[in-house]
Amino acid sequence: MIKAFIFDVDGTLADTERDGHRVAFNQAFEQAGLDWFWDEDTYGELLSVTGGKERMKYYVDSHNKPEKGNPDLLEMIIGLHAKKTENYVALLNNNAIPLRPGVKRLLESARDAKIRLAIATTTTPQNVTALLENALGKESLDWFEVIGAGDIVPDKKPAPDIYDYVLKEMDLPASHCIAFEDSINGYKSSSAANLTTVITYNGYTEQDDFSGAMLVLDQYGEPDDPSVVLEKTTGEAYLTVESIIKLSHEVL
Ligand code: XBP
Ligand code: MG
Repeated sequence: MIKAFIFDVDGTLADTERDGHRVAFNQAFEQAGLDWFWDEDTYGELLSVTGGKERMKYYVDSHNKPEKGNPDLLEMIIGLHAKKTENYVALLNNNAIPLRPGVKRLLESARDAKIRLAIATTTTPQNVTALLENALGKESLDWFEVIGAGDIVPDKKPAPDIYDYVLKEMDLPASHCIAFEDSINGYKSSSAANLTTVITYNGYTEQDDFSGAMLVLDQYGEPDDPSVVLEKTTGEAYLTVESIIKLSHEVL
């Protein structure tokens, strides 16, 4: 019955937000001579808005920056975002951010089990490529049948658009797929696309309300590095393809 796994990227495959995206944004602000700076707490608050360009616009408005209402603001944000993407890719190329525990193992066993793989993310396509190439090798890009990313759909998460796009491209109904997310905006997006969802939360998202998710864990885990399960349980120390499929039969 389950034919495909669809993965979010930021926060799910790797902890990219605090030490990746946040740092790249701050570098872009400094390069542009702006006094903007996003500390870890401020960034946690700004994560309520997905998409880097949208996040910058929200920051200017909500923090009453002098650029608010400037007719050239959109153009300025587009320039800053291009620089931020360059910084982020360079950061990953110089110092790859590792995948979260169990991600590589789960992807490999899904491939062995002939489960189709895809990505549904709000992040820019170059960021996905840089993460996968550095963490898993160039060939890993071919593991994913569809990489749905960035501005390819009109509305970013929490809208269902990116998941709907991926399902359409794969020609699969939501009932044959499982989504993997880490945040409330991601969970709202996958749920709105009618997908059963496995959540691995992180420092920025552990307080989010994931009620109704099939499974909520701190990480997929490894035999020697078990998961802490918050909601529902597979009865196993670490997450496997078999346990995901077994659990999905119980809830679907
Ligand atoms: C990820 C995001 C992205 C990144 C920045 O959300 O919100 O906006 O923080 O990426 P998700 P860009 O994990 O739900 O996909 O700057 O490339 O937009
Ligand atoms: Mg995410």
